[in-house]
Amino acid sequence: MNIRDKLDFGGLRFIDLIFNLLMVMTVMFILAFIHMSKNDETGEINLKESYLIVMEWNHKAKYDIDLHMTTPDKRRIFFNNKHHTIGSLERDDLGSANDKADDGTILELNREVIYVRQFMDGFYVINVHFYSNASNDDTKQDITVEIVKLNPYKIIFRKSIDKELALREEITAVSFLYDSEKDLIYDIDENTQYNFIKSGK
Ligand SMILES: [Ca+2]
Ligand SMILES: [Ca+2]
Repeated sequence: MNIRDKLDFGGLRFIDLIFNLLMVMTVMFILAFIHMSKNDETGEINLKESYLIVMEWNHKAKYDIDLHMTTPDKRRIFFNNKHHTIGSLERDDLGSANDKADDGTILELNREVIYVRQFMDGFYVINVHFYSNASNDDTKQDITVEIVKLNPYKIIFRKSIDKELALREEITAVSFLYDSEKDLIYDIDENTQYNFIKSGK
């Protein structure tokens, strides 16, 4: 008697049916996803109106710096509230604390990125905050902030913050307005300071 004979035949047919249905659904999902994410003519992934806000600091530094962005609906994207309708903070980089992979590989990288799939109309402020420095590391900060448009690729704004922030200090890197009809970032202001972070929360 083989294994099929040992199993309840009705149950086996049911499992076959479910398995086949799952296969069909998986293939349909993959086809739909490919269709949705590609431009039919160029084959490129359609990231029109998508942007990245990229903040980096000295990759050798151990301390934790945070990226914050306020949105026109009076909300804020940051480590404690990563997700918003318009986009998400991809990772809270803690400095050196979470740069070690499970196999011991160390990725010496200090970068936080907010992926904006589509801005809403209105006013945005991007702040950088020196959150914690448990090991009293005095490595130079070398903070940079970029706004990058993904398709077509273009660096809209880039700034090196030449100031060394004190612990718990925040600084406005840039504020701007966005017009969705024109897909345009305008009135870029890197001088006016807006403070809205209280103890990093
Ligand atoms: Ca951080
Ligand atoms: Ca890091």
